[in-house]
Amino acid sequence: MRYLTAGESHGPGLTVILEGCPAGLRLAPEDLRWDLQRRQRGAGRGARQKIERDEVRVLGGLRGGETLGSPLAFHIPNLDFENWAPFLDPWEPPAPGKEMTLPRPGHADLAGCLKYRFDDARQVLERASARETAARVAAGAVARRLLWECGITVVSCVTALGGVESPPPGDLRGFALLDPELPMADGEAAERARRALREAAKAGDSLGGRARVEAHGVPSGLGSHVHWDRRLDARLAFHLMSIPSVKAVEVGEGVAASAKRGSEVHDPILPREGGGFLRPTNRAGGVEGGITNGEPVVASVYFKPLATLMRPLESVDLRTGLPGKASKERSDVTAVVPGAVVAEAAVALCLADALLEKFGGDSMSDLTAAVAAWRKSMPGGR
Ligand code: EPS
Repeated sequence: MRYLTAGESHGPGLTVILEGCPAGLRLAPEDLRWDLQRRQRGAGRGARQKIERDEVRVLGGLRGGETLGSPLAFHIPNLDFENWAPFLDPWEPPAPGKEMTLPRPGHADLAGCLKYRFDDARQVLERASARETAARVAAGAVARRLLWECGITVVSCVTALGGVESPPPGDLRGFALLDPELPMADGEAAERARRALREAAKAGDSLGGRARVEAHGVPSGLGSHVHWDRRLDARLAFHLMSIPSVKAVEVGEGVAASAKRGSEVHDPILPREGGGFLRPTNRAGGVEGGITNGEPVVASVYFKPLATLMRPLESVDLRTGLPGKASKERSDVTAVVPGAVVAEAAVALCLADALLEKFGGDSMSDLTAAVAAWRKSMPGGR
C-alpha cells in the first residue's frame, strides 16, 4: 500500500492518492473526519485551524462506502485559498506582497531555495508546510480502518511538551480518557505544559516535545531480518521521521536502552499458559530483528520546536545578502499535539503496507481470513 500527496498550504487544496487498498473495505465519512478533526485541534494550534474544515471530497476508489480495490483519491480544499488566490494562482504570475526573502532558521526555506535556485522562500514553504499532513492523515484514516478489520488498533498520547514529561498511561487503549486537546496522562503535567505553552507564545517562541504511538493486536511476522529495507523498525522510522518537525524516532525503549545493560533491556521469553510465549516486558517495542513478535508495536517521535518564531532569529536576505531578522509566518506554538495524530497515521500506513506484504489479499475478506489463519497457526493462537 503506497500513497502520494500533492498541494501547497495556501493553494486550492491537498490531494492524496492511496494505492493498494483491498476491495471491500467499508469506509464512512466519519472515519476520515474523526482523524482530520483531531489533527486540527490541540493545544498550541494557530489561527489557520479556525479557517479550515479539512473535509474530504472523494474523487475515486470508493462506491457505496466500500473500496473497489482501485486507487483511492481524496481532495481536501484549502478554505484559506480564497484569501491567497492572487498569490497562489496556478496560471497567473503571483501578485506582489507575499515574497519571503529572509529564510527562517529551522524550516526548509534556505535549504530549499539553495536546492531549487529560488530567491523567494515562499516557493519552498508552501509545500514544506505541515499543512501537507492533512493529506497524510486522510490516507492514514483508511489504513487505520483496514487494520481495525484485522484486529489492530493504533493509539497515541503526548509524553513530553516543552520539557514537561508525562509518562504514558498503563494501557494507552484507554486513550479516549485523555483530553484530546492535550492528551497527556498526567493531569498535573498537562497543566504545567499549558503554562509553558502560554509563556512561549507570550515570548514569541515555540516548543517541541515527544509523542508515543502504540499499535495493539499486531500479528507476529511483519517485516523481516533478511534485508535492510524489510526491517519493520527501519520502515517505521522512515515513515515517522518524514513528518515535518520530527528530529528523532525510537522504537520501544530506544534511547534509554542504549544506556543500560542487556540483562536490563531484553525481554525474557516465558511459556504462556495455554501455549505460546509470554513476554513480561516489551522494551523492544514489539519488534525484534526487524520483525514483529506479537507484542504491541511502540514508537516515540521527538518534535523540534516550530521553526516560525514571532521573535525571529538572525537571517540573511536572499536577494540583498544583507543581515536581518527571519521572516514571520502565521504559525502554531507547538506541533506535538497534532503531530501525535500524524504519527498515528504514519504508523498505520506503515503497518498496513507490511500486513498486505505478508498476507496479500485483493479483498478484505481474503485479507482478514489470511490474518486469522496465521494467528490460529501461531503458538498459543496469537
Ligand atoms: C498547518 C498549516 C499552516 C501552519 C502550520 C500547520 O498554515 P498557515 O501557514 O497558513 O498558518 O499553521 O504549519 C506550520 C506551523 C509549519 O511550520 O509548517 C496545518 O494545517 O497543520
